[in-house]
Amino acid sequence: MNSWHRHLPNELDASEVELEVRDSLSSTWVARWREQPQKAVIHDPEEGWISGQELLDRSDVVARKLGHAGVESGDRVLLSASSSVALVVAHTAALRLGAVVIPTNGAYRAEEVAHVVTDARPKVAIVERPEWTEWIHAADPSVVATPPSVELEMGPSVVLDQAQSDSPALIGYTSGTTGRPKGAVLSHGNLLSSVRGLKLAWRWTTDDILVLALPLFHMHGLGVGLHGTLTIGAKAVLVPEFEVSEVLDSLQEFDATMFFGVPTMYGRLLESERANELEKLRLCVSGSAPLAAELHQRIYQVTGQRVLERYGMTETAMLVSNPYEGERRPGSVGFPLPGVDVRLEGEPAEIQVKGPNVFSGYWERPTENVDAFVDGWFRTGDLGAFDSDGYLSIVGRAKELIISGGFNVYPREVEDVILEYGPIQECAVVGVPDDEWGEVVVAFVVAEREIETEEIKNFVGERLAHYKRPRRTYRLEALPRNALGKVQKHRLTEKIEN
Ligand code: MCA
Ligand code: AMP
Repeated sequence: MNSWHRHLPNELDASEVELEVRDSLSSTWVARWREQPQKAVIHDPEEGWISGQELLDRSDVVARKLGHAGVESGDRVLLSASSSVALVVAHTAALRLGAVVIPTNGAYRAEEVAHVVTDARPKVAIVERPEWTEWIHAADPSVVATPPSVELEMGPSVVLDQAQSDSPALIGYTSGTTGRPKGAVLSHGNLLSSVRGLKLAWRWTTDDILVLALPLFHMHGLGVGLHGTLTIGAKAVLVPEFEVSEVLDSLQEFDATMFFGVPTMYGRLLESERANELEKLRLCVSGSAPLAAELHQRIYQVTGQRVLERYGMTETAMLVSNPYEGERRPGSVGFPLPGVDVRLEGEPAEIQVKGPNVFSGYWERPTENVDAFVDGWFRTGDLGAFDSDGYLSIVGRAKELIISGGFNVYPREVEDVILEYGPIQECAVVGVPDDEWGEVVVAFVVAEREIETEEIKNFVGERLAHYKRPRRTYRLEALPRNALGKVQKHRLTEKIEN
């Protein structure tokens, strides 16, 4: 069902909307900075504001350094750091050079880092955590590793801003139901078309000031928050660690107009006595995980804000959004964004999507790429339903995925690690509803002796990012299985609910 015209302002006709993307992210940003070189663009607590001219100059310097280190158009550059102006400069420099950025979660442990490095084979890794250099070199000694300030030798000038709309810009690692995480390759055009849709739908203008407390290594913070800001020529205030008081102070200090967050962030903001300070914002957006209708309602009661919930994926950037004007319906994600087509297929109905924002495939995964699409439609693995007014709701998932505080955890990855733990013979990991995190990771094990959750937590925490550690562990005599031997996970969750 194509109903994206419902996002347009009344005065704009759908036929007047130009959806085809012919340029690249970096050339669009550079054009903005040249138009208004003195305009402040990004703020971080360490450096303060950086202007368009400074972004141009500093990204040129970093691009020269990367070029001198051997990075050429199409080469991969791994980026992993907390939010800062330096990170934005490094990201921009890599894209201006035509390189493909691999944004990587700084919570990853050695094995997760090694997987990304061996799979994507970056030339340079710009990383914050000192231990990563060792981990990266253990996986591939040829990778040049450097901190976010990019301490590499300066090189001669390099050709910049040649990327085309179909040139790859990002590889976002995302897990599947089986095997290791795979890299979703997004082009400049995919990412640019997504933020152009958001610009229209959310009335995002050059006057907007976004408080950006989401990490810049996932689509929400990077592909929506940062790319949107730079493409539109607006401003963003980076909050490197989500702290309620810092977010609220930033809203006040910078006269912010927008805040984007995951539901867990909204839950924490509501706990503050100062939560009503959100009322001054023009727009609050929630995504990455379901926003409970009850939380939506409570936020309204306390702040007067009707949070606008939207739906997206790493592979597609943003897909569906509640309307800016008109009813923002709790429990629903709204209408397809400009340019996006959504259909429901099969029983139960899977959400399938098409559009200029949808990636063309996973990095070097020909077999998975065949399964990922059907007749040109991308299979999201989410189950959906349209109501009689055309609002889409996500009613479940066909894929095995746990979303905890907006971070994705794939049970299979955690199970594989737990099974390496000596006393454990069998294991099944499930997501259990939780007021604070949306879902939490819970492990069921068959083991030769009593097992404490702390034991498993420590074992998993050594090998996987902290948010993948089970919060609770239950020891069973045997896992419930069907006649084919497959573990019946719904019966495990029932055990907790009862
Ligand atoms: C922290 N912990 C978590 C999580 N985060 N546990 C489960 N799930 C999590 N997400 C653990 C810590 O290890 C710690 O464990 C305990 O919780 C308390 O940590 P705390 O310091 O309170 O947490 P925090 O550092 O404040 O983090 C909470 C957070 C963070 C700010 C909500 O999780 C976050 O930034 N989430 C956003 C993720 C995101 O950007 N997702 C977008 C993906 P212990 O006490 O045992 O040490 S992009 C996407 O999904 C698509 C495209 C889309 O639609 O947007
Ligand atoms: P990721 O792999 O991190 O891109 O996560 C994408 C997944 O997050 C989607 O396939 C959905 O399952 C989920 N998701 C994103 N936004 C929402 C939302 N507003 N409501 C429910 N689930 C969401």
